[in-house]
Amino acid sequence: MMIVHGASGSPFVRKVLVALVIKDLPYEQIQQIPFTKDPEYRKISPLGKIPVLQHGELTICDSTVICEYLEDTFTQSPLYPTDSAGKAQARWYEELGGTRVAELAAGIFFQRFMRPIVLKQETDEEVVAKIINKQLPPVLDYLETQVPVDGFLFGDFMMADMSLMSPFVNAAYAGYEIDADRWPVFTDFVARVQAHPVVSQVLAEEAIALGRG
Ligand SMILES: N[C@@H](CCC(=O)N[C@@H](CS)C(=O)NCC(=O)O)C(=O)O
Repeated sequence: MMIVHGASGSPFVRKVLVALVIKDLPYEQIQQIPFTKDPEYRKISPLGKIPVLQHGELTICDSTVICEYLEDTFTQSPLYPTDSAGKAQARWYEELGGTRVAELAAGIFFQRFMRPIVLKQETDEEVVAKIINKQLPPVLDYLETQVPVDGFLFGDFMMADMSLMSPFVNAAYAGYEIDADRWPVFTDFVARVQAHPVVSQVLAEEAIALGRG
């Protein structure tokens, strides 16, 4: 059985769990926290990041690399388009979701969730306001033009949809809601991705693991 190392609640771990369920692959999840200095974990994740996938003797770091491995190895229920233009677009959306979008969502999550609840520090509302009012809007303006009014980016639900949506789950945990008047298409898209049966199942299990269920 495959093993996923990574704590529930990570936008990157969430992607991998959805990919495994879509492909109907059994797995075991180890609730590994990020930022660990544990030398044993560093042996399989030299950057200390989550997730890591173990499949037999093989160890793979990085959610995108893991999902591409799953796609190449298990061909049922595709996670990526097969034509070169679609593949390139899908990679770009996954990259954007895993970099700038994830970084901004993590900024809100860190300030409003990690600092007060875990680190017992005050939220820096100036940092939060800068993200919400200055840094996120241009990203959301772009996403509003990219996602479809109905359905998913490439027809069937795929990792690109998941990657653009996943960071907003974390922002929502920290009380952030996308302004539906300003970005109606993207707001509906996020709700549609969250309502996908596999995504909603993974989110429900995540809520239980986080004690929010
Ligand atoms: N590109 C990586 C990013 C993974 C990542 O940044 N995970 C966060 C947790 S959500 C982490 O482990 N952070 C710890 C660190 O940056 O040292 C992926 O897609 O898996």
